Amino acid sequence: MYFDMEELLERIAYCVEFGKINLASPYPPIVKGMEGADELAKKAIDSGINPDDVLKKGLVVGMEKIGLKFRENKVFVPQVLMSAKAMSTAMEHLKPFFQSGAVKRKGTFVIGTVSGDLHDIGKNLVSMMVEGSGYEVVDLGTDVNSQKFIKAISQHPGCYVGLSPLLTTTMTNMEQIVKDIKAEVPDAKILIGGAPVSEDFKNNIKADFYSPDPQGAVDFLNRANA
Ligand code: B1M
Repeated sequence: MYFDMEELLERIAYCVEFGKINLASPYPPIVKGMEGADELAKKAIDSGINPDDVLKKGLVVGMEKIGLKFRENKVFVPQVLMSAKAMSTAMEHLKPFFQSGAVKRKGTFVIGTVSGDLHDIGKNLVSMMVEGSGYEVVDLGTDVNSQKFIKAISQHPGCYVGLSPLLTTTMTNMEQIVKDIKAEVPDAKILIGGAPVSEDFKNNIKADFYSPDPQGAVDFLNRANA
């Protein structure tokens, strides 16, 4: 039982950080048998806490913590997936408020793995972290060519764009996609990441930002949005 709003929001952040999805989740053992992100987010909304606070002071705080731990190699992919699951489960309670416009997303992020490339695990982690940080994510999937990116950008004016490759052979496709997007939408802000790319490569292909990890993508979006 939580009486205090701050305590409830802190508890929600904790559940997201540690992947405590709901009452039935056995992990982490210290909170086994206790309510998780699902029940606590519902409780917060039912008790009249502003949904925007539930998002920004609860869920986003937890995602940010796990993102930083992942960057520092203190946790691994499965833990990030558990956190993302806790986050998305709790987000279900916020959906009506997004739909009514009572809670606004920080912006839209269009992401895809570039053409020729079917790897999507890293791209999915970036999507989850960005979504968990309060953005709407339009995930175009894998093997995405310039035309698909450009179409999505025109459907979401002002969106940020993320490109991910895992193969050295698809880095050249990334270069072409950046060129094509910039030719059609010169002010598009393009973020690149993924194992084979680097800051130097970003400069060579004239993308706007490079991040080696999901948290860097979130930091870029938050800075660009400030
Ligand atoms: Co592939 N594969 N694979 N593969 N595969 C690699 C990448 C490889 C390094 C393996 C190797 O040879 N040692 C090698 C690439 C070599 C190279 O290009 N130099 C390789 C190859 C060659 C291939 C095939 C060509 C194999 C073949 O068929 N002969 C083939 C290509 C298919 C294609 O895409 N057209 C292929 C296929 C596959 C599977 C389908 C079997 C599977 C993919 C399943 C899937 O994604 N759904 C697969 C896998 C799993 C791998 C390895 C083992 C793991 C990749 C992964 O998911 N890592 C990989 C070897 C390895 O890395 N040990 C390998 C975990 C993931 C969390 O990390 O994707 O780097 P990563 O994402 C990180 C960061 O890079 C960053 O954040 C993430 C989290 O930290 N990040 C971003 C990623 N995108 C970002 C975007 C951002 C910001 C940060 O902003 C927009």
